[in-house]
Amino acid sequence: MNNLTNSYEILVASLAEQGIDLDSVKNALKNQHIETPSWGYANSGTRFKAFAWPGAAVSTHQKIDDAAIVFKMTGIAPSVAIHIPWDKPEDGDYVAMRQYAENQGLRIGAVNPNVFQDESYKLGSLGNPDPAIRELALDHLIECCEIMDKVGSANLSLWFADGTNYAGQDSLRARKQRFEMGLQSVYAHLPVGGRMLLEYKLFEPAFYSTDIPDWGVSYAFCLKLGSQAQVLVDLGHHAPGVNIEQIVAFLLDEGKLGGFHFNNRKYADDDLMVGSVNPYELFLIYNELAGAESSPDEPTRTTARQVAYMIDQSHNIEGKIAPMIQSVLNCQEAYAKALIVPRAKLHEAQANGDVFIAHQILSNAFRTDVRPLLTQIHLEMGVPSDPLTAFLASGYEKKIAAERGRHAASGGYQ
Ligand code: RM4
Ligand code: MN
Ligand code: MN
Repeated sequence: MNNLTNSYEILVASLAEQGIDLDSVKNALKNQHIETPSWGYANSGTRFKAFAWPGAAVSTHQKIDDAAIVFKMTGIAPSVAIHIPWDKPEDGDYVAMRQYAENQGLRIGAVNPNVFQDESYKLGSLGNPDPAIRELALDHLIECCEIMDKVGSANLSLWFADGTNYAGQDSLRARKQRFEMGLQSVYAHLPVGGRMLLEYKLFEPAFYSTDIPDWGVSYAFCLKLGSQAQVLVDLGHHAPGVNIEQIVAFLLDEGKLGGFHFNNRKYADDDLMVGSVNPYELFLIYNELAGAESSPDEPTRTTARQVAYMIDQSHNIEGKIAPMIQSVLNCQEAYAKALIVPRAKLHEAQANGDVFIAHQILSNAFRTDVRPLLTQIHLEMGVPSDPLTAFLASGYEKKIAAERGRHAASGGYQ
């Protein structure tokens, strides 16, 4: 018996002792899906400077190739989100783009419209005081609903940079009404079975007011829109200290949690690797999700099973593909720890009002070293037992650096 088998068997024995059903934990881990973002493979940066990374993807085909490598290494990242127009094909052939992805073994995931980079959107998109600009934004959003059909995507993922910088700049109530009307028009164009995932963000780029600043506003809009509209939680879009797992619990219970944009932050919307700053928070979020998936409550259970798990990161100094693999693996580890929470025991301690024991049960799961289990899962899934090391040794980074070179990056003050 080698060391690895040894530590795996010790872990299995301890899980069995706690009454954890290993097969269902393994099944859940094998069925986990994390979508990666096309824009995470391209050059990006802060508003001060974007550093060009050797081999960073420029074309959508290259982004798809990179996402395919992440899938090949991890086995749990089968789709890639696209951002329009960043990923608009030169010939406009979205069906061919979908075909290209499928040839690499990938699906196209969420379609992300972009109504924040044109000159016209200086004062906002759907919230703009000028009806002609609102119309322009609406046209783009509706175009993205059509793109969903062409690429076979079920999710329209919306984020708006809309807001104001100064008190008195615009009517806050009028902006709310414009958003309500605009979102209704978009909702009417969703493809059959398609979902609208509505993101919120505390601040930035607007500094005085943001039109969809928090989950409550997003939730209120989604409630009015209907069952195909759900809230998207981006982990970087909250004030420091906000209890994100509580937001997740509330939205799950209301059937209104649509998806995640995973990343991590220290201060604001830092877009750092998932789990790099606060892995405990990531675990607590997954704990709510794993609890909801196995709960008899409806619509909680069905909602949890339909959550779109997506990464939204833009690396600027740490490379591209390896940090993406690390983020996917960190999601896997957090999920594994959440799956081994002995829920019956936890509920019992909660019902007895046993504060200390309840907390112990949860934090013990977090402190369990699940890496031997993950190695076993990788082997059973036919992916490298250590995906990150295998990727770094594969020569892929060297190959794309040589083939693609280093391309000037936009961004920063010029
Ligand atoms: C935003 C938000 C969106 C993403 C853009 C690029 O901060 O997180 O989801 O599409 O950045
Ligand atoms: Mn996001
Ligand atoms: Mn963001």
